[in-house]
Amino acid sequence: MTTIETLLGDLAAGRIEVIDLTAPLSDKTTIIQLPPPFANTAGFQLHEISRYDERGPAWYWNNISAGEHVGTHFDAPVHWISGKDGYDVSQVPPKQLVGPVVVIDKSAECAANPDYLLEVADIEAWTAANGPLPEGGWLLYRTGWDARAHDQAAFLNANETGPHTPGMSVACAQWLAQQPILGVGVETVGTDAGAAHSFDPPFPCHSFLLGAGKYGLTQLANIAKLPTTGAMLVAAPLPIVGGSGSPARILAFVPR
Ligand code: 23J
Ligand code: MN
Repeated sequence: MTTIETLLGDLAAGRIEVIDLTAPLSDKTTIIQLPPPFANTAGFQLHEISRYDERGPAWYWNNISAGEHVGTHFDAPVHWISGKDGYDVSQVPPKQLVGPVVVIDKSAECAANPDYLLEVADIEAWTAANGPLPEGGWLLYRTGWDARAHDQAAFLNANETGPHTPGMSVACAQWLAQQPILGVGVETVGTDAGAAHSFDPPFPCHSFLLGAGKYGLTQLANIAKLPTTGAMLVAAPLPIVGGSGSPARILAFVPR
């Protein structure tokens, strides 16, 4: 048996389950809202070309329009000024689109404090219990925020002082950028905290991780269905030439 035959047998027999970490993509999909004076992204839209009618009697198809950073999506290094000489989304090596994945769960902390920031000490406590972060793999940050994804107001959780959603501290972003991981994935609308526009530097996860050639995954669903360690992740962004990111289908392979 080849390893592929073994894998396919395990998939067919349910010994490996495929979990979809992707949120549905529609005109209802929540998009990030940056404060003035910054420009904002467009949401996702379908534009019907024909639907079994005079415009095309036997076929249905649409044009689509969307920002690169809409819904469940991949952040490439060139998204940030610190990574401007790094890969665009079409240049990410295919081998890096498949890798190990681990989960750090701070959903209880984030339920108590929507501005919760992941700290280096949290990750050191995690590695003491679970072993090292996966080389060439993803660290997914569970916050419980996916439960709010259907409700734009709850998901963005903004008031007069701006959005209040969990993220990571400046020190944690700087530290993670030096680890041998591929990148970080989150359940929130961006990899940075809602309040991260006011941090020094602003948006430290974007700044340090993309600056170090690492990647981001945003608006993930179903992280709660993954084990802490031992799963595999497939991240499939579109190869938009020159693109800073792309909506992506994100799948996890989980042993059962
Ligand atoms: C642009 C500016 C700030 C942020 C973002 C985009 C994202 O979160 C994103 O989708 O990359 S925080
Ligand atoms: Mn993004």
